[in-house]
Amino acid sequence: MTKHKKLVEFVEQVSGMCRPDRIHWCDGSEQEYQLMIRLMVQAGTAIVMNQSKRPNSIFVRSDPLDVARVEDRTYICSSLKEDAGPTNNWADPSEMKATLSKLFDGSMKGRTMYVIPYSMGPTGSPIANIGVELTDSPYVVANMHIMTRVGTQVLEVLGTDGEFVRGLHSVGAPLDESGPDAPWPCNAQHKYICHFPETREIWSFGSGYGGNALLGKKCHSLRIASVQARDEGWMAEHMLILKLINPKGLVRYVTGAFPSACGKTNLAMLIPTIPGWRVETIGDDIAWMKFGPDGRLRAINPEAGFFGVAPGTSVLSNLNAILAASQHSIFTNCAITPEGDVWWEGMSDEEPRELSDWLRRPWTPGCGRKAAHPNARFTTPAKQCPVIAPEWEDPNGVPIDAILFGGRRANIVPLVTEAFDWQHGTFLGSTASSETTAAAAGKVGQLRRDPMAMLPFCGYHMGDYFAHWLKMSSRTDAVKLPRIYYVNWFRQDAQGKFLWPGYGENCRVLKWIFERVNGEADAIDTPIGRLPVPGALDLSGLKISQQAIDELLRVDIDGWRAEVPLIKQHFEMFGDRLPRELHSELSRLEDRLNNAIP
Ligand code: GTP
Ligand code: SPV
Ligand code: MN
Repeated sequence: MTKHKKLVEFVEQVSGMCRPDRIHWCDGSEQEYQLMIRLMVQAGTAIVMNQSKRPNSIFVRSDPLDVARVEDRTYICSSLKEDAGPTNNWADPSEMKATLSKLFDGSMKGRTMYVIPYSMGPTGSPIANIGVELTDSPYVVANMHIMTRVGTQVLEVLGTDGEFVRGLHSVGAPLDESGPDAPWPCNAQHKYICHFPETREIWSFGSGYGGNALLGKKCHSLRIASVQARDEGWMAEHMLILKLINPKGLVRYVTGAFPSACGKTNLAMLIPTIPGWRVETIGDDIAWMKFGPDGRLRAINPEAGFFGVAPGTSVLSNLNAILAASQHSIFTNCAITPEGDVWWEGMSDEEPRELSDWLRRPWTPGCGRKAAHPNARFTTPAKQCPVIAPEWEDPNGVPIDAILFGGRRANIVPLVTEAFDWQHGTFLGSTASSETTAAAAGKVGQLRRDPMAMLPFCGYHMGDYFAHWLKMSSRTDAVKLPRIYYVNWFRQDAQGKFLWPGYGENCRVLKWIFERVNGEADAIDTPIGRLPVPGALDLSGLKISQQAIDELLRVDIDGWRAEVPLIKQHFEMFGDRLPRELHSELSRLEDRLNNAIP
């Protein structure tokens, strides 16, 4: 328990409204984790997996109507609509609280309310940020145990008057009259994921899945933290962090912002195919970056675990993720084998002879259905990753040499482009676009602008966010700023096949970037930025046709000319909050394209 008056008041207020049967203060212990598992097994939420195949792991299937983040039900409730900007749903804070208070009224009846004190970033470190999530879901408690640092030590750091982000979460399914509990209680008809950036509060109702419910992740570490970061002069970004080591042992750190399900986890733990090169992991989803006393931009991973996309993960595509998830993990919306092990599409070439699928139905090869949901996920402690960097919890963060932007683009966007400078790099990030994926509810494969991969995660006006990016560069000398790159692993040929092998082979692009940072690799200026000169990309040992390489590195002048009006249209949305520097970057791009010979 705690002597923190405001925390006690918060818990009393919420329990008065939600009226749970019991309150459980989480201590973060292993016994507590095991208790959550027992409760989930009793409720039919989870199955304990085969101990000899997946020690200490559980298999969970959600309600089919609760499988991903719900962007159309996500709100930024700032006092002024203008401050949420054109890319967010907005609601007036007091009106939204009135609406939600009715829904939360009695919503935890028959359930336990868990009080989860958690730290984003190593507990007690100066860069960490504390939150308290109140939830009625044991699944959320178990996941938060893995994804964040939970427990009594967090209360100690909070003391009697420390600041914390207030998180309130209910699956919205009280247990009074409606008989036995559902295996995955939720309230599919009334989902609300609401953020009150000015008072640092999160109210989430109706969903128990991923970023909707694990409030430390997207809600706190991106939507609330991005506002904090703007106010305090740092950055909260949807980025992986990796450590790249060359054969001589020289180290460079790289972050990468790709939209959801576009390759962050894979890149963060890739196994380079070029002999002598190594990658170690710092983080796979979120980076908090501040300038250090040395003038370098330093990044920390605020999370303690990975909530990774399962489908497509195999010993060939991402061995380190497979090894990390070999024990003490939670598998959600995958399929289960008769032996009690997990399976998903892309895990092995050979499909198991029979399975129970994510919808609890029998599944056999060729039945025409996917065994796992495309947004099936594993929850795994970061420390179980075989290539986790020894410094991954360093409170000083790691100095960033390069920042990547990217996304899924079937055409036009080359394999890699280097920005001319920070301002041009900010422009590249602000125009980033990608096909939508199963990580969010809605249509898959729709091309949309997703600036800095933050479209669903920026807690304020995106025009101001661009201005914040530009302003960050004035906090240090230009030579100390990370270089900025735009990458695209997803360019396709006329038959719709990926031209680039991706995964471990992405190290070839990382190597060029490493050498660019060192001043050792050559580039050619093009209208869209700098590209590798022929021969600068190390392709030794890679079986790929010259034709494919030419296409991957081709600057499609006509294609880019057609992009310009689309970027203009995208920018128009931000009105006078779009920094003039980005307008001028766009006209410079247009001029360069007009002067180019196709
Ligand atoms: P979130 O956790 O949703 O933020 O996703 P993420 O960005 O971490 O994406 P992740 O690394 O989990 O990859 C998502 C999907 O893209 C998986 O199915 C991968 O197999 C696939 N993928 C990842 N890297 C590559 C690549 O280099 N090439 C191709 N073709 N596919 C890739
Ligand atoms: C994403 O969608 O970008 C994720 C998964 O990382 S979730 O935690 O559900 O947001
Ligand atoms: Mn993500």
